[in-house]
Amino acid sequence: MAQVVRKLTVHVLKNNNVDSIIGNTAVRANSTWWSNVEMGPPDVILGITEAYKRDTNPKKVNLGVGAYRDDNGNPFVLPSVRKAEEILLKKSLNHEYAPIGGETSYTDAVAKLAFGENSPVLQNKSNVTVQTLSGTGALRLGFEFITKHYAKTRELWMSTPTWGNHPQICNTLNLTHKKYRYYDPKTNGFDLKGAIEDISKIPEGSIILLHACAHNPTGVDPRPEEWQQLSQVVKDRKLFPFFDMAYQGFATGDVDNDAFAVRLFVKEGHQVALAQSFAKNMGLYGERAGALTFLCGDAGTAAKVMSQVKIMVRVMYSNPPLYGARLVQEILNTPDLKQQWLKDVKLMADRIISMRTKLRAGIEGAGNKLPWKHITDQIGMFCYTGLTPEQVDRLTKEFHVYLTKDGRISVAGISSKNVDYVAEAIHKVTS
Ligand code: IK2
Repeated sequence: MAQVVRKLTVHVLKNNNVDSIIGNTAVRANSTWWSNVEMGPPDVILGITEAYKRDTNPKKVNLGVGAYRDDNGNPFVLPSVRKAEEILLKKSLNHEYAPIGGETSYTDAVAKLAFGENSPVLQNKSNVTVQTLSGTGALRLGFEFITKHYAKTRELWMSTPTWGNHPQICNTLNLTHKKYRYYDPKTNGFDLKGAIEDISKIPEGSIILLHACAHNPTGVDPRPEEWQQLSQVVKDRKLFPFFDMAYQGFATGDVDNDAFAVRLFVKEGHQVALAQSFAKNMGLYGERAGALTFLCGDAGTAAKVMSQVKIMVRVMYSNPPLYGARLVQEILNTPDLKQQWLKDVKLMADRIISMRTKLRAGIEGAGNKLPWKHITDQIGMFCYTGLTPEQVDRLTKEFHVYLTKDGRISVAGISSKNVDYVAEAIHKVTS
């Protein structure tokens, strides 16, 4: 036997090819283990990018995925991120594991960005903040934590409509989810009355999911006085507010303005949860840098919650990736880099705002008689145009403009080169 093993080892070393020994003839035509698996539907948003890539028409425009593009339609690496990359390279860092919850230089910095530099809830250490796999990872971890440890009503209420991944994450976790009114199709704006009516009936102790700013998919955000009313009704119903903040800085161009709702709720005494993402506001889409925070009321409870969050992370992905988090912490903890980043965020938000103005002017200038004010009233990366599924179909088939069936467009995909074309196409399918 020992002789056979030795011979085989020598053969492998000589030929450097295991296939040459075991042969490749035993491949079966039918799956032994997976024949029961059914084909799943393509992802609604990423499927659009696939179709766009297949289109060979030179006029094609992708307004599907929410990723920022510069005015030439190219992905944008923020100057502050480039600078941070150069700094990191010079540091010759190692690639050891990160702590389970991420480096504290990162988690402290991102918590301050969200809650404010001098926030009392950070000073009294009543927060649990961990690095997550971007915003989606924060939602997934946060919702999973709820399914295991939340002792009150395990119903999660979300706006109608909301980002498609919200209900899907709940479904995966068997977490009951329900809807409250949010968007008014008649005005293409916020349905304050409907929202307050619905939220007033939510069972005590339930979780309410709120988009902190730049609501996806509608681009409709409550005004400050409306947030005040929402905070009051959430308090009256004793609900647990869970904020999703994937676009801090992207709505108004100012990171403090965009954190208004989160900071208001905290000031009003709500112990919120918060999912953060640096995909959009630092352009770190593929680096998966995000964070999950639970405000726990006191440091003792925070320590217990942290211990359980870490156990959950350890068995899911063990610890988070380093590179994106290193970039984020370098930017947030270096004063001149942070200043540069604040300018970069404003530049992106301003370009989007100017494209909204041009798009609206283009449609109205073409003589279209429908109201288009909502294009400039809405805020952030997305515009909920009000186009019907049939009109969306025509836009794609006749004009090669790609967007989701609900009429959402990513304004970040519009540039000064294609805005007239897109405006003309929208005019034609709606006239
Ligand atoms: N939460 C919301 C509301 C988001 O919009 C996103 C990002 N969505 O972007 C894709 C799209 O709708 O076109 C996230 C969370 C999470 O983003 P990430 O996991 O990339 O940080």
